[in-house]
Amino acid sequence: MNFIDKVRVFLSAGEGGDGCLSFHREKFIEFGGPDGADGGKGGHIYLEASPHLTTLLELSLRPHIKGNDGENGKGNNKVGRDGGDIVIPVPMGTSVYHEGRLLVDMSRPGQRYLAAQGGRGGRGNLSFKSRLNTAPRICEKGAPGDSLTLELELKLLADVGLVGFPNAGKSSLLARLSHARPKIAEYPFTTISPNLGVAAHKGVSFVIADIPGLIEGAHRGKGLGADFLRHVERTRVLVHLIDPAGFADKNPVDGVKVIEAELKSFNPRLAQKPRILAVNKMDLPLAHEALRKVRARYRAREIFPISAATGEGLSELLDRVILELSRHPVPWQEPNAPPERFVKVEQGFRVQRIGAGLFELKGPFVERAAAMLKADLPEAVERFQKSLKRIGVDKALRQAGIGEGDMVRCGALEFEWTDKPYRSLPRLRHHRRTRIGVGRPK
Ligand SMILES: Nc1nc2c(ncn2[C@@H]2O[C@H](COP(=O)(O)OP(=O)(O)OP(=O)(O)O)[C@@H](O)[C@H]2O)c(=O)[nH]1
Ligand SMILES: [Mg+2]
Repeated sequence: MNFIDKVRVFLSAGEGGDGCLSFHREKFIEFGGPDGADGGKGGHIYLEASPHLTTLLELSLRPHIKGNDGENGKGNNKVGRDGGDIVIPVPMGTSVYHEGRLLVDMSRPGQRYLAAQGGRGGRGNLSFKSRLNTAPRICEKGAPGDSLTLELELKLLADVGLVGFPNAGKSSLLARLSHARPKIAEYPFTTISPNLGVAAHKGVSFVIADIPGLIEGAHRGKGLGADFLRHVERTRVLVHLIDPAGFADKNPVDGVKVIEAELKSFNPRLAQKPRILAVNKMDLPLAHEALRKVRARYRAREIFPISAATGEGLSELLDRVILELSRHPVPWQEPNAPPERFVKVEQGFRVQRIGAGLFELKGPFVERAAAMLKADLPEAVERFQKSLKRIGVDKALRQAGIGEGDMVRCGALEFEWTDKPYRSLPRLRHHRRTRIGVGRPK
């Protein structure tokens, strides 16, 4: 199975239900008054950090997620039901990006992030009732939900990272210390994607990551290892395994420097992490010579002789690992902002001429207002026009050089500009295309 650690998900939160236009009807009661209720809210889409997941595989198989729509409002004051929220579990350690910008790190179990907000329900005519207008013939369509693409990236949250040349015995060590069963073989580049395992020593448990072997130039993309170095970026301790046979033309002593330089080139922070040096394969005769040379070269550092095959020296190594872990606790995380986001929709907009006699009106507020417009209701059209005028759309369109008969596109709605009094104008041209003047009423 491939280790999937980056996926793109397409979210569209639920649409709000439409508001209803209705008047109370009962025998012997005339002018029963408006009783069209509001539509239900569209369901939100949340991400939730789950300790039970370790990959983004499931999401990568089903990356399109559609929220639940709210129900339409009905007559007799029956409010539409809200669309239920959807919660998508993601593994802990998932970073969430939108257009390359980091939105949130999902690091605490149960942490929730509101990724796509459902649209609000449209208002029914009951809620438009006022002293001046006791029989409003107006209602709104439900607002569309947020629709966006997110990139999710999983960095394994391991405590200990195993690094070293290919064939040094990293996977063997992981297998020895945990229940993980990575592939092990006598040739280099056996491991092609990271493996994780949970190890325990003297009552302390920790997660070990085994990544593909590093080679010289890895930080520039050579070999496989650099793709995965970011998985050890968040570990707290690195164990650098030395193969007593060296690798390629590098003897074990020079090899240490090569690996250290690769770590540093990839990210200087990696070189600041505590790094424990261990010479592996001590069950082989040639290892003793290698150990002596490494020790001679790195006098100031403690070198651990171990054998992943026989288990020799592992207890001492792990003593050191848990000591370093206790010295480098998990960094304190900023508490997360409350899950609900700021709900206000920005009123900013932009008009642009996009063709001969064709203008485009863009902006979250105007697009939402257009999507919620019931274009067949003159009162709704009038209200839409007033709100555009209030925020200065008319003025901006005039400045952009709009003239009688030009078209304005806003989301899926297209309307025709006119300076004539608007009350008499609304008339459907064809589907979702309506003639609405946004000009000043005379
Ligand atoms: N004699 C001996 N052989 C070992 C020891 N540890 C690992 N090996 C052998 O070394 C070879 C490589 O082991 P792996 O665990 O696959 O090495 P790796 O570092 O994961 O290698 P890559 O995944 O290619 O980077 C295998 O043939 C292992 O059996 C050890 O302590 N003693
Ligand atoms: Mg391996």
